[in-house]
Amino acid sequence: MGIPEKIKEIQDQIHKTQINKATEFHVGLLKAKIAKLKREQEDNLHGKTVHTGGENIGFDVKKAGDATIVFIGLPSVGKSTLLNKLTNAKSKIASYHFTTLTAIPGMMEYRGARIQVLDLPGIIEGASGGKGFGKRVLSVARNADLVLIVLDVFQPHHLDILKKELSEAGIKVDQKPPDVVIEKTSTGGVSVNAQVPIKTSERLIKEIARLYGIHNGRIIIREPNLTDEQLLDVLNGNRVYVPSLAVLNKIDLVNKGFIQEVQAKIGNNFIPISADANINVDALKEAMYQRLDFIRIYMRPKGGETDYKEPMIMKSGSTVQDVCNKIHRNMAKNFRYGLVWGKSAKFAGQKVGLDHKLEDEDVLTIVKVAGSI
Ligand SMILES: Nc1nc2c(ncn2[C@@H]2O[C@H](COP(=O)(O)OP(=O)(O)OP(=O)(O)O)[C@@H](O)[C@H]2O)c(=O)[nH]1
Ligand SMILES: [Mg+2]
Repeated sequence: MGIPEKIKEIQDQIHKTQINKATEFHVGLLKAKIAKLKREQEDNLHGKTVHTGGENIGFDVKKAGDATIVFIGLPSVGKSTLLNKLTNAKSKIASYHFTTLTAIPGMMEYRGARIQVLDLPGIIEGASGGKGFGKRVLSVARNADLVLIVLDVFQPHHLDILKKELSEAGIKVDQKPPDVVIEKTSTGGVSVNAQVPIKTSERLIKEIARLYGIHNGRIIIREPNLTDEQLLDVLNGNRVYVPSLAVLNKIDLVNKGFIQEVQAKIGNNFIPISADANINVDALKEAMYQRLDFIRIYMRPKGGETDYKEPMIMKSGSTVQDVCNKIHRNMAKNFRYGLVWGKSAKFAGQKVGLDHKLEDEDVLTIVKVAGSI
């Protein structure tokens, strides 16, 4: 029996089981088995690519600019129309499904940041399981700094479908990695050290760990209300945690009342726009910029004037090393020390090393080894 058949068989078993306190353990374990099989399926797929060198997963796009945003949406919701509005790209637009067949990059310049925007083919329900271009599209989304979920005003319920497909592909949007640490030991069996209240029974956690080949070790849980799914995410590894932003497109076709109805259905966590009629597109640009959570670093040459005009645009959490790497690939190698003024500095002009974490609007001087470029 192949992996898909095994998954199907377990799914059928779950469907047949009435979920209650008595069956919780059994069902929890079955779900873990499915997660593990899906992981194996993923591994096989990646493994194949490496060996044959052909059949690329994802599309060939090089990351560029200060951050990368990808568009995820069903076909014909207006992704390409939006890309063309936001950037100088000319992605093909048409009223039929699957107009876009590959990743189309554009560059959006906003507040001094260069933001790469990637238009992608539409995905459909079942994408993460391999339907349509699904797997390739989703594998591009793995590397994004922000996923922009594009919805059609008449199909707002697609939000749930898209989030589910992303999640199934290991892309967790708007979540933090769960605070769970697994320390493997060589003897002593598995112990669970929950430092916060948890819902899952210790027995089930231990059994799931065993399923994943952990026979000895400590599972330290500091994530409040850890769900089974989060635990499986930790055990499976290879999960990415990406922020998202949702837009509701084509609002030129409806009135205000209609949008309020949509809000009642899916909440108001989206930006209503019309890519075609250029409604709210500027507000969207600002929201994208804010959601990327950039910090600006002003560079001051040693003994010179600070450049306040063109800051380095960095991701929040960036270190001096990240700045060096962005300036020049040899910069970190020739680094002697840095001097920092601003929020991250204990005092003005603090001397720092490569691992110093910077804050928004810090001023930074990099002092290099004498004679290096
Ligand atoms: N009324 C209206 N139509 C729009 C809007 N945005 C896009 N469209 C139309 O919707 C259709 C699909 O637009 P595309 O931009 O090709 O959609 P897509 O999401 O890229 O589609 P695929 O590449 O097939 O996934 C076209 O006929 C567009 O003109 C909008 O804001 N309002
Ligand atoms: Mg398109």
